[in-house]
Amino acid sequence: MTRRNFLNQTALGVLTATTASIGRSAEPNATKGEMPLIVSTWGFGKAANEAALKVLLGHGSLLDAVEQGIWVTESAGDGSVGLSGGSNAAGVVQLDACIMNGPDHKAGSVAGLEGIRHPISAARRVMEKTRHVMLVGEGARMFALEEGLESVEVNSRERYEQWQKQRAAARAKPAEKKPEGHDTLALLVLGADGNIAGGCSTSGLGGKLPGRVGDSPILGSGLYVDNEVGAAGATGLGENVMRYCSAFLIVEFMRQGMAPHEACMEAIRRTIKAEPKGANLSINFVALDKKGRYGAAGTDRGFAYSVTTPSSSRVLPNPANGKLDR
Ligand code: SD4
Repeated sequence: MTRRNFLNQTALGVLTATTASIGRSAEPNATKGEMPLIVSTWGFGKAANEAALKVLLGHGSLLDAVEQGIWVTESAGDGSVGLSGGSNAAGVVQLDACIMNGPDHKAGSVAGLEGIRHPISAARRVMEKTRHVMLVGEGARMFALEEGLESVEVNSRERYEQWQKQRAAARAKPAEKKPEGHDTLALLVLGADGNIAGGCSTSGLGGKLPGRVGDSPILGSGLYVDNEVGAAGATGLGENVMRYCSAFLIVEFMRQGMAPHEACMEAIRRTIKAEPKGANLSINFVALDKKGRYGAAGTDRGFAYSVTTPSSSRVLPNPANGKLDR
């Protein structure tokens, strides 16, 4: 599915026969797992996971692992996450990102950020260097520039045209070389010491209204970390995630005893129950818990997720496929 197709199907609300009858399904990863553990959205998350693992194995911090893992996807230039991603209705790429640290429950977030190569780093600096949690738009950009983060000049006509050409070339890549038509990396890390952190970065919904902010930089929606329980992240149509605080909900379900996979499924059940019958919600989640268990579930058939430990790094299919009646 191309990115455009995906967006058309979600944003224009093409209806499919999704019903509320998601069965309680077998949990793929029931036992205590290997640590460190890194779980992220989509197949393109695998390279980010592997970069994050390398940081951890080199005794880097959890936050360094999250940030440097996400850098890989943000700079891949593949027409997805980061500055090569889809532009808004005015032709401008506006990026959203957040980061959350389990041990001190701190977080940082940026939204509507223009022309900064690594929005995840801007989010981390907001967390570590300000007394705030979230900066948006021009304020976020000024802060990122003051922090010396790499910027890409897209405002001069010459640079803008050059940038557009680069982006068009990225989009013209053969389908098999492109990411799965999505634009969000949510990456969760469980360290060998049992601490948890996570980050999320996106170019957001293509064709969005200028200034539109999705779920990805909203703590509790696109990402949530609770060091006592676990973490969850989201990808898909942000409007359908934000209205249900899905990442927070998944973590709370895990607190009540659900395994990560079941918690993701339960968040989907909850949402489907409240939404018009047959709507294609495009909500997809990944989660991990303190015991080293992981899971995922999504309403998008093509959703996949990446799981990396020191002994393996894999892209796994959407476990909800076949359990969602469409
Ligand atoms: C958003 N959730 O801005 C993001 C888009 C996304 O794969 O996840 N696309 O709504």
